[in-house]
Amino acid sequence: MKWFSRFRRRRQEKEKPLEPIPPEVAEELETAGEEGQTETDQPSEQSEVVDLGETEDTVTETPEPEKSVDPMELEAESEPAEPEPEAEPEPAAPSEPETEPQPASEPEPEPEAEPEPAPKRMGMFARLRSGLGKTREHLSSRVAALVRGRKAITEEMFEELEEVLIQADIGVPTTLQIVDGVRERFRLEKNASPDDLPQFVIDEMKKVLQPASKPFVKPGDDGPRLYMVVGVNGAGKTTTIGKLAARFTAEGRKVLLGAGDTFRAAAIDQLAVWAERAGADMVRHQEGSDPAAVAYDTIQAARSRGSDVVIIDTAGRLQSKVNLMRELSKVYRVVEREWGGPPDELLLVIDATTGQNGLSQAKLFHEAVPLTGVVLTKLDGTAKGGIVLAIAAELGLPVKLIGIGEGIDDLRDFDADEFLRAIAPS
Ligand SMILES: Nc1nc2c(ncn2[C@@H]2O[C@H](COP(=O)(O)OP(=O)(O)OP(=O)(O)O)[C@@H](O)[C@H]2O)c(=O)[nH]1
Ligand SMILES: [Mg+2]
Repeated sequence: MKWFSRFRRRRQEKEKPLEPIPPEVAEELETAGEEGQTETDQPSEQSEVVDLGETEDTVTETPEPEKSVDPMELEAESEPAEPEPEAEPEPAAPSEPETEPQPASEPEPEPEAEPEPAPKRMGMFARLRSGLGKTREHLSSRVAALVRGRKAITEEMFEELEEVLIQADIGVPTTLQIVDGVRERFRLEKNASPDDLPQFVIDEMKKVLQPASKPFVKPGDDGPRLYMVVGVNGAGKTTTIGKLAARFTAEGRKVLLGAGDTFRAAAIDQLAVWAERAGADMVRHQEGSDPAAVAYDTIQAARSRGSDVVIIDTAGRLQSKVNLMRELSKVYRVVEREWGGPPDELLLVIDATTGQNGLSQAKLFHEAVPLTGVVLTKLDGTAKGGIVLAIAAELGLPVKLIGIGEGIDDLRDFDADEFLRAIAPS
């Protein structure tokens, strides 16, 4: 990482103010996202590095009134960009880095659900099993049920199995792959009985998941990490970032969040609530500003503050909106250049309840930016956890993290064996 040695040195020093954006970067920020985009570039002097202690004027924007119109749609329809009003220049950088965190000022967005106290007592695996209860009930229990009382292996059994797997959102190609594998096992193991079916299914699922298994890159002591989070509206990006931030600060890491969803003031505030809850810092610009400029300033602030972990939020966007995907590519390019390499993780957040549409999301996002993996959220709310297998088999993209609830602890590293044990019938 080209700035890493500088970063180390600066870590010893006291806080330094943000450097102004160099002219060549400013030029890129202005030009990279051409073609009808409506960004209002935000010079870095207007950025605010929120230390959760100096935020009197940081969360004071009035949250946008609830609109039924998708702000992304509006952007795509390309209203001419409104030039930023002659903004009173605000201080570019914090002066006191080590101030006590204070609650973000009014008005607060609707906070996320409080972490549930019960799961902690329940134990990690039991909580995972409970979170995946619906998938277990509809997938594994039905596989077990279809062999109950069955004396012989029949074609009808395989057809029923296909139906169960497809209904669990495993997708047709992956279902056929699994059922073919199971058929082959019965062909090779002459003494096998219908009772062996559930185990054979699990074995085949393992074969699907294992090639796509790649662990989440965790923060380490060999340098700072940068994570960038993308996805469609409402997938769970900001919540996932909040959960990650909480995990990392609990490990003693210095975490800086970049509020790159500038479409709605409420989105910025939502991240601020998570930052506060996690004890992380946050860089934010005003609503409507250029997300690439936010990313730029976040990385600058991480350098000057010696952050261990940087996590950049982005606005939800439909994968089919070309301008918005182009904007995302632009944010990515700025991140890659300023960070001195690609993000350690570029995560696509997919809502598991959206089913097979998640696959087309992944394909188009992957064309826009080089994803490193998927975060599959809301697995607690669906019987269709089989989407994990479809993503692994059809996209070859590793599932890195799974969300099993709205609480701060409800984000897990994905482990194929653990996942399969958790959905196995009791
Ligand atoms: N049950 C459950 N709910 C979740 C999970 N992850 C996120 N959510 C909920 O999903 C909703 C949307 O989450 P956000 O984090 O705001 O989603 P987002 O992708 O940032 O949305 P936009 O910024 O609007 O694009 C919130 O109500 C979250 O609490 C999960 O794993 N399980
Ligand atoms: Mg969000």
